[in-house]
Amino acid sequence: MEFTVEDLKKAISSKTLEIGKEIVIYDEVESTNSMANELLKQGYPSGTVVIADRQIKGKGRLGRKWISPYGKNLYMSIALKPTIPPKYATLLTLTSAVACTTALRRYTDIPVMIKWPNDMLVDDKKVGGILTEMKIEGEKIKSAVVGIGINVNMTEEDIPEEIKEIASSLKICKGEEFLRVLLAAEIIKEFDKWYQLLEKRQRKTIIDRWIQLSCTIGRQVKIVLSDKELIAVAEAIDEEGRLIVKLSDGTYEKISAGDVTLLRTK
Ligand code: BT5
Repeated sequence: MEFTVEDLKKAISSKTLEIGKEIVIYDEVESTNSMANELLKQGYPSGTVVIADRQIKGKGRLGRKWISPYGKNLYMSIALKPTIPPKYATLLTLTSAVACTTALRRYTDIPVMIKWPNDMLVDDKKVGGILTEMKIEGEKIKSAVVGIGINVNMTEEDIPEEIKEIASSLKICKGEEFLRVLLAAEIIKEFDKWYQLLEKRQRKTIIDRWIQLSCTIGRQVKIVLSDKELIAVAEAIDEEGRLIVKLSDGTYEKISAGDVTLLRTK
């Protein structure tokens, strides 16, 4: 890795309340999410950040893979012990998307948008994704890991055929390289701020900001659920972070997990 924990701490510069108190950087891991879980088990504190230069088994949602070539992108996971009730689990992903998108916009000036629930898009192409994994015990979230994958300096040639149609990178969008250490520092600072708001139950502030950054609300979407597909208009987000959609017969559905494809521009 071209930067050390010390470099990253210097780039963060300000004091964070919880995120980044411990930072661990690896050259290669199977998945930073799995590693963050392992570190939590070993007693590392909530807020521990894990970064790797390469993932050999990078994970997407629902058993999908996250393509993670060496040295180009950011693969980062944040280990957490949230105190929010499990019913707000989806909100942790939305909070993370707000933090990452705000940080990306500040550092790169690229108008990154969020697609519900976990995609970061530029011109409808994916430059980043978030995978939240949780352990729930009874009425409590025992632990959570938020995994953040950002395509930073991948070129068109680096993008494998299977995702060429749907993926992009910050470098492709802007025509310049970005420093992963500075991007990671921005994300850690923003994450610290937005995560504290979630912990303080400031859900409306988070959802309002999410809506401002989203390209989902107001658009016609296709939603693929485990048992069916829906075509609908994305209308709003409820206070648990679910997507409220209006079907063609005028009825509404609340979606808490699924894949959304944007069909028509606003
Ligand atoms: C996601 O899943 O978007 C969550 C991605 C989270 C990755 C981070 S990296 C650090 C941490 N450690 C991990 O092991 N994971 C997290 P999902 O919405 O299911 O999207 C996965 C789909 O995106 C794949 O099926 C591909 O179609 C596409 N894809 C895979 N790699 C990609 C990439 N590098 N850029 C853009 N799209 C990609």
